[in-house]
Amino acid sequence: MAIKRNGCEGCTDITCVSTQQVLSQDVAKNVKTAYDRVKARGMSACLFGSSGTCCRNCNMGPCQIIDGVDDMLGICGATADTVAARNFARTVAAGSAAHTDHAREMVKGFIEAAKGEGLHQIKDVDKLKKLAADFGIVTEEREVKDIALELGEKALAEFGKQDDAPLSMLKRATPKRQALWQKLGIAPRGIDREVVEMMHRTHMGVDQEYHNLMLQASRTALSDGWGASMLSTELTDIMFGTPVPRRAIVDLGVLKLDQVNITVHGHEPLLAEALCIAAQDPEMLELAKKQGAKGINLAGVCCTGNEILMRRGIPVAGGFVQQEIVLATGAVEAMVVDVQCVMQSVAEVAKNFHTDIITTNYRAKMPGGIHIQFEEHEALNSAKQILTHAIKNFKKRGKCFIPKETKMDVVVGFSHETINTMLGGRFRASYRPLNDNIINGRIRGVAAIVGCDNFKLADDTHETIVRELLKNNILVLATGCAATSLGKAGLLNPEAARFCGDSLREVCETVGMPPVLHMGSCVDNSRILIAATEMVRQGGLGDDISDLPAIGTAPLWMSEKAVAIGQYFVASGAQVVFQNLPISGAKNFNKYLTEGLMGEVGAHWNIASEPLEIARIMIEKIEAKRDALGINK
Ligand code: CUV
Ligand code: SF4
Repeated sequence: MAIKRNGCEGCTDITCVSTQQVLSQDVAKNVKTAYDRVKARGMSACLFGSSGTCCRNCNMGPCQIIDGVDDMLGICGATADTVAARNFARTVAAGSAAHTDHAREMVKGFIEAAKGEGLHQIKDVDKLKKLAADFGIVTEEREVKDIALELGEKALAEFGKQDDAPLSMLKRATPKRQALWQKLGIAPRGIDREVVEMMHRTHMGVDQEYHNLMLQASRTALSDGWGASMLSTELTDIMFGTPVPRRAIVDLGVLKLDQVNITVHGHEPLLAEALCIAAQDPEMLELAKKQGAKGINLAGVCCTGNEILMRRGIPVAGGFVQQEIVLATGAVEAMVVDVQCVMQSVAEVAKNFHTDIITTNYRAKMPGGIHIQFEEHEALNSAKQILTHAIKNFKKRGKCFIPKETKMDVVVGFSHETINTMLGGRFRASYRPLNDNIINGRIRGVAAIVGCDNFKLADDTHETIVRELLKNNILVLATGCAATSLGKAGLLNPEAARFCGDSLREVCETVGMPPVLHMGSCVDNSRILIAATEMVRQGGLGDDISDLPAIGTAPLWMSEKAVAIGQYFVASGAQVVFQNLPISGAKNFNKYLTEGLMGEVGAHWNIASEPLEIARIMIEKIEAKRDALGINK
């Protein structure tokens, strides 16, 4: 049920119980949040911007284009289709760039670990060897650290590669998909290069043909999915351990009254891992005691939260839309942030309390924030410095409110390796049992629900969609803030099997797994690519991802990264359903994205705004694939 918050007549309806509770307390009465700003805006969004036909790519403009009206072309003659395609492509480039820069940091951290410098080690040697093999590295009779060092250097070289050979990890795709990418000329070559070429081709007066622009948009997105993101996930697993199922808790109730609460918000797990290690340091615990706290309570926000949740079982306090609410409790000593999805308003919210916003990455500073640079080569020291600062704030904590009842048990940690062994057993690890259950119809298909949350639609949108999918016996994979919100809704634990249709419930109960599998952060969507490819390889479900009864959605997408992810799913053959893409003002381009791409890559974008409509499309598409496979009896 939606409520209005205290003293704020016009606020957006909020359905999230913990958010409601915090915002209706006295402690939060002066806090302004995005919910307030959405309401206060008072004007609707610019029509040209929303429909994709505003161009600012040169100083003859800005030009606002109206499709089909001769006098409303760009000054340069650019049509609505060209402008919308360029804008869309730039969104993909920006999203890919974010994952790429994140991945680069992980590779550099990995190289330090390989050299035995810094805080981290090589934890998953099996996985190291598998990845090394993809890079053509000899692994027999070699020291782990030599393999790791060579892998790290070769991985780093993928970013700046200038020859035209495809990225090393594309080999992991099905043979059919690799051949298709070659035929279309969209197999990515260098990770950085694809973003640069995309920016070049969308510069004024370069590529003015939307099909051709989209080829490069696909190549850019693929360099993210099968390049940057996959590298990041794999190397992070090798360093910090491949996730295995574990119990944890999510939601604002994970904050603790008698401990120093430090929230970690952002994306790169190097920082978060270092903080986790430093928070166990006796020196830090001693300092916390001296300040009168019983301990140090780390909690995650957004994707960094998902990273440490998956690998360490550290609780997650909230997703993207709750970042301000976490602070509005007044119970947080510091919010430590690095890059991506950090709203500038957190510094303003923090001003109401003793809370400090600590920025840690030179790329991302904020007025009102305190900057303590996190140095990977002295990670422990940096982490301790950050913690010390936070701990010293504990004494300054004033009135606060932690909604006690709102925390939810979850089971997380479903890497694609875990799914393998969970279904096939440790000695017969395989996706075959999953395929068999799909073929016999007990599981109708697989849906990935990924990406952000957003103030535009109700914050129970993910839940509404997923409940509908489960009722229809569709297994759900989740990442990112979508996964967090499903966790809060109680759908990430095995008991949630009761919400499934009979046959899916039976499968979940037999295996003891939740019907929604938390696969990690946004970069971990690359795990879904691998899992889908593995399903194809096991046989019985066609010979490419585009044959699988599988579909993805990012219903509450907010970040440009989500569009990059959507595009690499589509270019890999998986359909996606998004809510309101900014392409409606360009007729042909719109039709191409939502229909035409099918003829080229075997998948296309779908757009729907209502949660149940999104679910309906997903179910229909899955059933259509089953029909095509001839497994619908
Ligand atoms: Ni990277 S991109 S709001 S944290 S999922 Fe969350 Fe995920 Fe979107 Fe950001
Ligand atoms: Fe206008 Fe063309 Fe310049 Fe864009 S590139 S702002 S459409 S003149």
